[in-house]
Amino acid sequence: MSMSPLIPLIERAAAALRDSQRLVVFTGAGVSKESGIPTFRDALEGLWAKYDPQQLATPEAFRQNPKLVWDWYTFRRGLLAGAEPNPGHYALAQFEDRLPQVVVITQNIDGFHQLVGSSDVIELHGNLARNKCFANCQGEPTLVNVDKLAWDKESGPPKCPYCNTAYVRPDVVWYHEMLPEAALKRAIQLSTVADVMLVVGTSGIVYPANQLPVFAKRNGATVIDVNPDVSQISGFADIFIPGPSGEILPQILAAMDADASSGEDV
Ligand code: BJW
Ligand code: ZN
Repeated sequence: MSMSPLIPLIERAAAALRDSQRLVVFTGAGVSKESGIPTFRDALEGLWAKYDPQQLATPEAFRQNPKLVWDWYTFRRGLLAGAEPNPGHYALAQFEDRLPQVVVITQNIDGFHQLVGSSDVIELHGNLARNKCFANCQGEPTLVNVDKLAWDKESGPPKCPYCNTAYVRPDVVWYHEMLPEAALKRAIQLSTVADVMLVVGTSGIVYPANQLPVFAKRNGATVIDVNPDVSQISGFADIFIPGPSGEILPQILAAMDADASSGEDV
C-alpha cells in the first residue's frame, strides 16, 4: 500500500477509539454508498431523475399522489434487494469485539448494520422493509404485511386491511414527521454520555438527527467524522478523515489492532 496522507488521521482516530468506553457510531446514507445505494442528495437516475427526493419523502406528497410515492419506494426496494453491505458496515460491526459498549445510531432505512451483526442499532428514520397504515388506525405504528395482501399493484399502494380506508405506506420517517419517540430519546441520551462519537457518511443537514453530534461534542466526546466531502459535522469534529467509509473504517480497525499489540501490556 502506498503512503497515504490520511495515515496520521487514521492513527489518531484509532487511538481515541481504542480507549473508548462508550462509543456511539452515527451513520447516514454515505456508509451505504459503496454498496451501490445512492445517497439521499444524489440526483436520482433514470426514470426518477426529474423528481426531487425532498419533495417525494413527505406526507403531503403521499396524500397528493400516493401511487407516485409508493412506486418510488418500490423502485428503491428493488435497488436494495440487489445490494449488499460493504466493508464499512463490516468494520463497524467488528468494533463490538474490541470495545465494551458500541451503539450504532443510523438514519438509514436499509437494515445493513443489523444484517452484518451490529447488535445494538437505533433506527431514527424507520426501515424500508416495513409498511404501516397511513392513518395508524390501530395505534402508532400500525404495521401491515403487504405480502399477505392481494391488490392491483399497478394502481399504487394497497388499502390498510384494518381500516380499509387509509393507504399503506412505508414505515419510514418523512419530512415534517416526528421521529420514533423512544428511539430518539435513547439516541439523545447515549450521545450525551458518549466518550467518542464516530460520525460516518452523513451530510448533517437533517434535523433533529443532526443535533446528536452537537450534543456529544458539547459534553466532551471526541467527535470523528468520516466523509469524502466536508459535511456540517466536519467543521467541529476533532478528527475529520476525508475519505470513503468502505476504505477508511477497515483501516481504522486495523490501526486499532496494531496499536493494541504494540507493547502497552508488556
Ligand atoms: C460518503 C460516501 C462514502 C458519499 N463514504 N460518506 C429548516 C431548518 C431546519 C430544519 C428544518 C427546516 N425546514 C424543515 C426542517 C425540519 C426537517 C429538516 O431537517 N429539513 C432539512 C432538509 C433542513 N426535518 C424534519 O422534518 C424531521 N422532523 C421534524 O423536524 O419533526 C418536527 C416537525 C414536525 C412538523 C413540522 C415540522 C417539523 C424529519 C426528518 C426525516 C428525514 N427523512 C429522510 C427520508 C427517510 C425515508 C427515505 O429515505 O425515503 O431521511 S430525508 C433523508 O435525509 C433521509 C436521511 O436519513 C436523511 C439524512 O440524510 P443523510 O443520511 O445525511 O444523507 P445525505 O444524502 O444528505 O448525505 C450523504 C453523505 O454521505 C454526504 O455528506 C456525502 O458526502 C457522504 N458520502 N459517499 C462516506 N463513500
Ligand atoms: Zn388502517
